[in-house]
Amino acid sequence: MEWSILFMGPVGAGKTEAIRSLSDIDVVDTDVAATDETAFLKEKTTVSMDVGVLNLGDGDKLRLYGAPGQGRFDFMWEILVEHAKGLVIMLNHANPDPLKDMAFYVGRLKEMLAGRSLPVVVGVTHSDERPDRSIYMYAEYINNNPVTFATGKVPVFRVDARQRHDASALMAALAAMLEMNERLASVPHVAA
Ligand SMILES: Nc1nc2c(ncn2[C@@H]2O[C@H](COP(=O)(O)OP(=O)(O)O)[C@@H](O)[C@H]2O)c(=O)[nH]1
Ligand SMILES: [Mg+2]
Repeated sequence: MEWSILFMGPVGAGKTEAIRSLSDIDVVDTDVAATDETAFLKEKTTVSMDVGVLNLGDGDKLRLYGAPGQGRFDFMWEILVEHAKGLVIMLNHANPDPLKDMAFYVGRLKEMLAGRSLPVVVGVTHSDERPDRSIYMYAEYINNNPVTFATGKVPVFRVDARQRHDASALMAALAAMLEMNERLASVPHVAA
């Protein structure tokens, strides 16, 4: 089986680094040509997106995609979200207001998924830079604002994207959720 996993989150949250830590192939930093329709001059510009592959054994693999930053390239997000089987929301714990970042991505994903649901995990990076700040606030946020498009609970992990071991924990959780969904889908009385 092959599953596409999409990493989303603000610039500097560690998307590229996590994909680099995980990928069994050299991460391709693709520059996708895009025409900027919104600019006064219709200049050609490029969107930077990371692509990696994590082999799970027995031919199973995860295709890892790092979404480009927010802004004019929303159309890329829609394509990536449409093909994703699992989502990682990466958050920079040292950002001024990471809960606002979380609310932004959860909100955009909800719009883009339009009723579809899939496994979601949250990876909180840069916690070493803000040891004074608890990471419990993310779980609390989810309790107060359920992530409606997530299948099951949304686990929150403290990760350092530079550490393969940390990034692997995110993938292990997602892979388990994906496998569980597939098994349940084959049991008629549990299927949605
Ligand atoms: N101190 C610290 N740096 C991190 C952590 N995770 C990622 N980084 C670094 O943060 C920077 C931004 O990461 P990057 O992957 O480029 O972010 P992206 O914009 O989401 O792709 C890089 O220099 C990473 O090595 C972490 O947990 N702690
Ligand atoms: Mg990046």
